[in-house]
Amino acid sequence: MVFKKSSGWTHEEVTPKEVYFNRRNFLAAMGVAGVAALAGREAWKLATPAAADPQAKLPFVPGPYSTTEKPTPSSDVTHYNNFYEFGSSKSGPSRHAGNFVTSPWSASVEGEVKNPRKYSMPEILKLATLEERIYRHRCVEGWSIVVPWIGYSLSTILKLAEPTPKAKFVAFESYYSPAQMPWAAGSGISFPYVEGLRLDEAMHPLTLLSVGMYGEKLPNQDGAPVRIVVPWKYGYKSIKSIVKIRLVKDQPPTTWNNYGPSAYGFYSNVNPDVDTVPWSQRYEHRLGQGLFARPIPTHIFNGYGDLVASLYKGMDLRKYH
Ligand SMILES: Nc1nc2c(c(=O)[nH]1)N[C@H]1C(S)=C(S)[C@@H](COP(=O)(O)O)O[C@H]1N2
Ligand SMILES: [Mo]
Repeated sequence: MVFKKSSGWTHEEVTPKEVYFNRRNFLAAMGVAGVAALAGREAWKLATPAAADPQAKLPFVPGPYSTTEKPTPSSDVTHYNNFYEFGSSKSGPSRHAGNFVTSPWSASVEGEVKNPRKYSMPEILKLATLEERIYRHRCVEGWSIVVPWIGYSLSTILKLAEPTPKAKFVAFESYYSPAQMPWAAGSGISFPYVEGLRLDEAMHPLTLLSVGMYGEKLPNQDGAPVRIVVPWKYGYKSIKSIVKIRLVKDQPPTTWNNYGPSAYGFYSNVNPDVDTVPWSQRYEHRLGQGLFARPIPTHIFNGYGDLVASLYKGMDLRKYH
């Protein structure tokens, strides 16, 4: 896997191959169960001899909920993006995000919590064992991808903050710098990019705090250095390059809902039965399969209904789209 210069580093530049493969062999020999049996902190130490080295390739263990579908080639996932801070075309982010400064970085967890805190990126990387989770991810525009993300459940960091009883929603905010992101101004939406989830959606173990993909740190255009991935919702809920996680009482404003509330609801659960003007949501095109590949049917909750449908019991999914 080669991510040109976009993420600022490649594995080959920084870690001798033997070291990396030995580490993997060690994990394989130990088995996932063995790793999981260790306390979180100990597992991290064993799994990551180079944990203090910010340049190191990300270590990970296989995580839960992975699809057996074949991952989309990484070159497709990293060259067909939505990241309006770097322009509204699909090729803009990969062309423009190369110089985006993502280190040092920190993200705060604040609002209705007992323990508000600002975490540095090295701290975020050390909060839990990193897992690889192969998720389907579908954009409202009709394309979909299968990505081996690396991260851990967002609930890890939310639990550490100890939400107060008043916390009902989680509001996320992306980094924004007009100087670093001059393409944002002409893109048609307002910045900083903001998103939100109901607290139970944010606490759901499927909701991922992602720091990498395809075995490496996130490339800039995919939301470096830390983003959210919510696989049962349309792509725009999966906010990139986050700097703030705020627990709040009321449903927070979200970028695309502000832009067009009839098309973009707050919930934005993938639903083939509810069209999102101007797009039908019945079918999707998998990136990397070629323009002439047959579109594949889109499933309710993007196929994750067995895990998440209970969150919406009794709700009219057409009204709360
Ligand atoms: N900060 C920020 N996050 C964002 C966006 C954006 O423009 N800015 N676009 C969203 C949309 S519309 C989609 S489909 C996904 C795309 O993620 P990907 O480029 O990693 O596939 O990112 C989402 N997160
Ligand atoms: Mo999207």
